[in-house]
Amino acid sequence: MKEFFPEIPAIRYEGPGSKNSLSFHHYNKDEVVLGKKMSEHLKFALSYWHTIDAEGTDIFGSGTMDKSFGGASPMEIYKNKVAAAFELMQKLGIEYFCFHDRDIAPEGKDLAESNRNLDEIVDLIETQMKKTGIKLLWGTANCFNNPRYMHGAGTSCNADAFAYAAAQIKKAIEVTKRLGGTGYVFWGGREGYETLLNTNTSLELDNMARLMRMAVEYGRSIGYTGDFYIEPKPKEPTKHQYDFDASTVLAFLRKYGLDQDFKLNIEANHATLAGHTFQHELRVARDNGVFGSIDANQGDMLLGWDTDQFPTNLYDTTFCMYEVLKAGGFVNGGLNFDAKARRASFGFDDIAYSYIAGMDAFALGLKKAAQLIEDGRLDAFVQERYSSYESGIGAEIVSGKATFESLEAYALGLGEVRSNRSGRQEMLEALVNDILFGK
Ligand code: XUL
Ligand code: CO
Repeated sequence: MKEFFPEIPAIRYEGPGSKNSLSFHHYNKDEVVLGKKMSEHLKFALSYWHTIDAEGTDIFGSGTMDKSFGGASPMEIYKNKVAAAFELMQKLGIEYFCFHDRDIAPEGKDLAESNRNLDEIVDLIETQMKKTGIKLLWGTANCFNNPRYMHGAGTSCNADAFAYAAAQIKKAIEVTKRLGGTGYVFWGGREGYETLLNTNTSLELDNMARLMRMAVEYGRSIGYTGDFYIEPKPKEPTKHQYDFDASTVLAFLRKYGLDQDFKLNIEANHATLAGHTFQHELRVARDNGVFGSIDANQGDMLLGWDTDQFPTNLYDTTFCMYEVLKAGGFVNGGLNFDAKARRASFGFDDIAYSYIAGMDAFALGLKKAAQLIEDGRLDAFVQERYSSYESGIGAEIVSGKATFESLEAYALGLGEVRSNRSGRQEMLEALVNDILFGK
C-alpha cells in the first residue's frame, strides 16, 4: 500500500525530557488523570478540511502545499485523500475525525452527481473506519463555498438556495448517521448579513430556525441519535454572523424552542473574534447546560480574522480543560483541531509537528486543570467569596423569600455596606502560575 506521509513515523510518547520533536512529550494516551484515560478526556479529532484539503492559499497567494496525493482526476484525488487521512490519523494516534460533505468528495455537475460522489467516497471511509477503529466525531454540510450561497443558505433571500441547502444537509445527516457520527454541526457559514439596507433579518432568522427544526426532525426520523450543535462565530465571512456568540445562540434557540435539541460547539478563535475569551464561551455553555463539543485552535490577538492556528497557549488549554472537567467531560463531543499549519510551514512533516504541538498543549492543559481542581484553592476561594448568600439576608435572597420591602428594611438598618472583601485577582493569578510553571 502506498505511503503518503513517509516523513512522518508513528508518533509515540517519549515524555517531557525528550528532545525528539516527532514524539509526544505530554500526551500519554493511557495515562490516567482524575480516574479517566487521557485519550478519553481529550477525544482528539482531525479536521479533514484543513489537514487533508487546505493547501495554504490566502487572499494574497496561491497554495504552498500539494494535497492531491498523486491523484489525477477529481475522484482519484479524493479517493487518495481517504487513504492519506487514515494513514495520518493512525500515525498520530488520533481516534476521531470531522468533515464537511464537500471536504471528502468533489461536487458533481448537479446534486444527484454530488450525492453519488459522496456515496462512493463514504464507502471507502466506512471500510477504513472498520479497519482502523477510527470514529467520526461529527459531520456537517458546506453551505457557504459555492456561489449559490452568496446570500446565505438557511438565511438566503432566495428560496431556491434554501431548498438546495436543505437537500445538502439532509444528505449530510444521512452520511453522518451511516458512519456512526455522534455529532452534526451547524456553522452558519454565510448566515448573516453585509448590510441591513437589503436584509429582512426577521424572516432570515425564522427561516434559519425552520431549517434547523427540519434537520432535527429528519435526523431523528432516520434514527440519528447523536447531538446537533451550533458553532457560534461573530463575523467572517459576513460582516455580522447571526450566531454571534454563545449567548446570542442561546437566545435564538430559546426563541424558536430549539434549546432542547441543540448544544454548542465552541471554537477558541471564534470566541476571541467576538471579544470574549475561550473560557468565557465555554463557561456560558456550561452554565446553561448546552456544552457539547470544541473546535480547538487559537487566533492571533493582533489580527481581526480567523487564523485557525494550532493551539499552543497553555493558559488557554488549561482553562479550557478546567471548564470541560467542570462540565463533566465530553459525552458525544471532543476536541476537533479546526486548525492548520501556517502557509509557510508547508512540509508534510509540519502537519505532524502541528498536531503534536496541539495535542501536547491539551495534554498539559488537562493535567494542569486537574491539578487546579485537586488543589482546591480556587474553588474554595470562589465558594467563600459568595458565602454571604449562605445565611441571613443572602439565604433569603437565594431562596426567594426576600422582597423589595424586606430588603429595604435590611438596607436601612445597615448604615453602609462595610462587609466587602478583596477579590484577590493577582493572588489567584499567581496561584495559577505556580501550578502551571512552579515545578
Ligand atoms: C469556520 C469554521 C468551520 C466549522 C465547520 O470558521 O470554524 O470550519 O467548524 O463548518
Ligand atoms: Co470551527
